[in-house]
Amino acid sequence: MTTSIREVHTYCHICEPGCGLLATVQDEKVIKLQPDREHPIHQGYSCHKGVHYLSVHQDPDRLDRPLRRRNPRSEAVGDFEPVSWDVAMAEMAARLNEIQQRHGPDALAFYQGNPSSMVGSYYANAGALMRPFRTRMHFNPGSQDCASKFAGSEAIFGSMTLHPIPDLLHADYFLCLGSNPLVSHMSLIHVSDPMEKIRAIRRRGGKTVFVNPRRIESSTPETGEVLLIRPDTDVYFLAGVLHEIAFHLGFDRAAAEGRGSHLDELLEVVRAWPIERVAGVTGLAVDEIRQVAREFHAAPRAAIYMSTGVNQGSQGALAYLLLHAISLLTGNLGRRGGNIYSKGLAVTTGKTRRREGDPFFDTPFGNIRTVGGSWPGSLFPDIAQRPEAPIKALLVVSGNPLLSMGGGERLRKAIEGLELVIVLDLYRSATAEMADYVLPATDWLEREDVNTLGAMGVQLEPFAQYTPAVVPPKGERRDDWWILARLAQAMGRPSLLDKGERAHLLYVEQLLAEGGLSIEQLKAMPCQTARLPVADPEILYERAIQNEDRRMDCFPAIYRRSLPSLEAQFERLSKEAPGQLKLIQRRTNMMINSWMHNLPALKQGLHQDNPLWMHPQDAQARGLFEGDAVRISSSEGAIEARLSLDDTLRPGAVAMTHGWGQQGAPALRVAQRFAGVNSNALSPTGPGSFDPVSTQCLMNGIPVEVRAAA
Ligand SMILES: Nc1nc2c(c(=O)[nH]1)N[C@H]1C(S)=C(S)[C@@H](COP(=O)(O)OP(=O)(O)OC[C@H]3O[C@@H](n4cnc5c(=O)[nH]c(N)nc54)[C@H](O)[C@@H]3O)O[C@H]1N2
Ligand SMILES: Nc1nc2c(c(=O)[nH]1)N[C@H]1C(S)=C(S)[C@@H](COP(=O)(O)OP(=O)(O)OC[C@H]3O[C@@H](n4cnc5c(=O)[nH]c(N)nc54)[C@H](O)[C@@H]3O)O[C@H]1N2
Ligand code: SF4
Ligand SMILES: [Mo]
Repeated sequence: MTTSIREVHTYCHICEPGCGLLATVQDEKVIKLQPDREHPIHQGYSCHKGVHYLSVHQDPDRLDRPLRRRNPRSEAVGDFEPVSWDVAMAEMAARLNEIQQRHGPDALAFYQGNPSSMVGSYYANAGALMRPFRTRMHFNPGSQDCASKFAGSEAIFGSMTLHPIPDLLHADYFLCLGSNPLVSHMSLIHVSDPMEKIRAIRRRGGKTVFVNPRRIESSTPETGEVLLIRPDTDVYFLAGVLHEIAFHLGFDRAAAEGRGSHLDELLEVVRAWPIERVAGVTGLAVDEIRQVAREFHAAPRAAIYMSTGVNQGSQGALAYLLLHAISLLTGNLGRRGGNIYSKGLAVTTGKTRRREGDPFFDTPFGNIRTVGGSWPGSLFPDIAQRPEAPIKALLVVSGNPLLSMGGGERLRKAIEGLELVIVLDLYRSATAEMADYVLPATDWLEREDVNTLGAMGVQLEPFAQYTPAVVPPKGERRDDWWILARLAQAMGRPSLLDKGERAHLLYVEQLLAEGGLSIEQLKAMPCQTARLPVADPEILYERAIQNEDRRMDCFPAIYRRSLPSLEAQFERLSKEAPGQLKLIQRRTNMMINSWMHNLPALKQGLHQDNPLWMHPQDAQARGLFEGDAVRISSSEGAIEARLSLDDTLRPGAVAMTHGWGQQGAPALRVAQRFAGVNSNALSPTGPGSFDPVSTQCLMNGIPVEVRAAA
């Protein structure tokens, strides 16, 4: 018997770095996945999750055929039967058409989850794929993740997708708030092996400072120290730093005004927040904050960055404005070693240019807005159940809203109350368990793709990579784009498929062409990868910023809405009872959001559940011990978890990891055995549960009480 063995260069689609991987294929089966040493950018770097994706690919619990529910959705566990694609399509289309005729197009809601945003050939077509469904009810993890940045950039730079990244390759000083690069590899910046880049800053005589309520794993003698900030107070920290720079250390006003408008309006706001005033609520010493301001100001090239730890607080959008203002006033915005727009294939910020006019409109839940057309996830139960225009059907693509959005019981009831739920996934996830139809998607070893996300200007070292389908899809799995396009067709609507079976690559080719490339050219390159030219940082002002005057808007009008809560929150924090616990979010390196939970290799030792981490001092004050079962309650709900003592936390901050609570996914045998608990049952829902400026849902700094479970 002869066997054939071949190697295929591909890349990981789990998180943003997109690490190069080498797949070994024997007899049309992938038998090995390893870091790709030949990759021009990653050079053999990947984390263990990328390599473990082979177990996702081989997982016997994966979906292989479309499934149709037989029992009522009120029953927690689905009773599913296989059904052909043709029958599923015809039935879903008929029901969707009927629901939209009866209740209007907005009776259908979309939830497009995080993994699809890593798929270039899906994401490039996301708008075209959703348009035929004619609904305006779009939800996605943005409002749990980085809506503060999207709304912020739209106002500040005139484009939702312009996010000047810290130039880690050349910075002498790096200020990193609310991120744990060692564990999560950062977000809205694509960087290979971020820890090595941060260590190199120190090696060349520079400095990194982390701002975090936890002494995170990323902080080592080779990287830098952590300033242990009180949860959800970064906006005051940043205001204090900016105040010090603007009013004490000094800045080049002519240069700043050449590149920023409305500077005086901003300074008027910042004037009220000297370090002496903000230090108390941040829990940091005046001198600690002052030192950051001085060092940032003095550094030849200083870069600044924030991630989910700040985004998910109550004032992430304002924090994002202050962050860029610090960069601007110190001359670091659009400068090598500061914060840069790293043009990849093309400057694409014009495609998400801000629309004219006031984004806010009246609803039964107040005067609110959407961001990029998406609603705040924590308002889903309220919107779904509004009597005058209820949501009746939900279409979920690569998402697990039941676990990833705020709200426990309220959210479950809202989804349960729908007439039709359709889920496209690799797995019968907790959300899929509530569905009428569960549709099997291909994984990224089974589909061809190009990492066009590089066109977002956030790749530290820009590159474009093509991957073929390493092996053909197993069973009846189909690509997500195809499933949506086929469903639109079945509903009698225009469809991407009208342009042919490879229509999803047309727009990808267009993007590549803007960078002088094509799929055919990439195919001929080593690792099918092109290193892209590094753009002059001036491109930020020359081409990327979409404001008419090509300057940063230092105080866009919508930010007026932030000011009352800035004062009110400060008052609240100043008066807070000393023992008040605040829940913060953190990730671990053994899981990725709510998925990859079904891999035995990732459920070892301490990683078999998601505990509540608490500082020993806080535990002692409550008579609690390591391993105790504790009850955690917030204004939204209560859950029980195991207590784990963690002296890396700032006292007063307690932490949990989201994405657990897999009891509701019995088809995932490993995940269910190590189910953990859904920490989002504690995240608030309803009006007031999100930052009105950005729709960012509040997930960090949630007041909680903790006591021994009964
Ligand atoms: N292993 C792993 N990697 C991942 C993911 C995963 O689930 N697992 N998810 C991926 C996704 S979708 C994303 S968006 C990225 C996110 O990447 P990151 O944003 O870097 O995510 P985290 O590692 O959760 O880091 C958030 C940090 O914020 C800190 N924090 C909490 N509250 C506050 C606060 O009030 N102020 C400050 N300054 N800090 C605070 C937490 O202690 C934590 O260290 O990670 C991606 N990579
Ligand atoms: N409390 C709290 N909640 C959070 C966060 C937090 O820090 N704290 N973080 C938030 C963040 S940053 C994010 S990004 C969201 C993530 O929220 P979601 O995107 O809703 O959830 P994921 O856990 O990423 O689940 C993605 C689903 O997609 C499936 N999947 C994976 N690959 C594919 C594919 O190729 N095709 C299809 N069809 N399905 C696929 C997986 O099996 C999984 O069921 O969670 C948010 N929720
Ligand atoms: S860092 Fe992210 S992209 Fe790279 S291998 Fe790990 S999970 Fe995959
Ligand atoms: Mo995310």
